[in-house]
Amino acid sequence: MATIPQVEQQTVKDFLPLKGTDHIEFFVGNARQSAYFYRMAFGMSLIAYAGPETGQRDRASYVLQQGKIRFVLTTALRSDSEAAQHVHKHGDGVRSIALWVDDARSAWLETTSRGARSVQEPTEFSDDEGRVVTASIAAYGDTLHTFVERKDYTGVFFPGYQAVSTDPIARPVGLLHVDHIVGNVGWNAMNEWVNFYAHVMGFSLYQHFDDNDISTEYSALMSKVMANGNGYVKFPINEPAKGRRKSQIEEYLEFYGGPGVQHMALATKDILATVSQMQQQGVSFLTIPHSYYTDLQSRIGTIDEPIEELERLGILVDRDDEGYMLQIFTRPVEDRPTVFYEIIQRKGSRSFGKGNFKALFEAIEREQASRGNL
Ligand code: TYF
Ligand code: FE
Repeated sequence: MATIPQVEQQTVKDFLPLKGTDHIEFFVGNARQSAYFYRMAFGMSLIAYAGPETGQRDRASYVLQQGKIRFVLTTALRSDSEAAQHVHKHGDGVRSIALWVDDARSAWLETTSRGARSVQEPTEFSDDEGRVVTASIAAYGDTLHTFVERKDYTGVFFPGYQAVSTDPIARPVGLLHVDHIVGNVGWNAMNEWVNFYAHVMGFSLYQHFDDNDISTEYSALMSKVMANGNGYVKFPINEPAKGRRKSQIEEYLEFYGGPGVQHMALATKDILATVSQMQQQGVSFLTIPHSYYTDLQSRIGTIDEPIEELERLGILVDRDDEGYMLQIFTRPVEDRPTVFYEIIQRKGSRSFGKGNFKALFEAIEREQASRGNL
């Protein structure tokens, strides 16, 4: 029997090893009030604070946590600051998707040497609980990626922040971790950003949706999902496409004033419980027509959750060869039709809900029409 030559398995070293999403920093108009919303409605707990009382003169930041999800809400205290300008242009939105690394200097060197624009060189911050190193590079629009190295730090969040021990306002809903964070980029810019994530960050193409998956009668968009080496970090990138009416991505770009984060998908182990509690706490979700649920059983087969419950809450279901997943989308969480959230529960499936695109995009388009933007 002839020997079959062994194909050399080349294991290319991951030049940007990521341990996950460290936090998401938002620039907002009023961080104290936004924090109240995320604590009360999303059930996040206030764990740390920095502001004038802690020696930070120009801004105030509230650190909120639920499971491994960490949001930092930052507001400017004066009009001539970076945060104020960001809010002036974009409204409340994501400034930085911070990525957890073991070596922030190396992450910065590896990415800037491959063409990333540096926004902040590696910088060390320390207090009596140790040391954190951060560095930032530019991503789409005014969005950054900040590399956070905290292996020599034992504090709650970051040097200079005051820990908050208990939060009497937070009403946790079972949110566990960030599943994916979606960016909307400009016309024909999807592949440019796909290349950025591939060449500069070492990500690879995870999933790809074409016109047939996506188009409804009217709206149009293209989307590719990029993932890092270990799959902990997944970034779908959307671009608008010409449809019969204004694409939802175009509406976002118009109101956000350019590219930026469109939605963050937060994972739960019990979507029925999480979503009913969020609804009780005032979070508003997109509504799905009854017809979606009459077809559901034949489309996805048997599932653990009662279909009447899914319908009552407006939860969508999709299946692939590995299992199924459940997802639901909030309405935009602010007055500008920009940032929204997805709540997701995966039961084996790696899908992003391709089978739901039509129902979902039609629901988004009804909202767009109600705002006069379709
Ligand atoms: O992240 C995703 O790909 C899914 C589907 O504007 C999706 O959540 C794609 C585009 C969009 C809204 C949801
Ligand atoms: Fe999503």
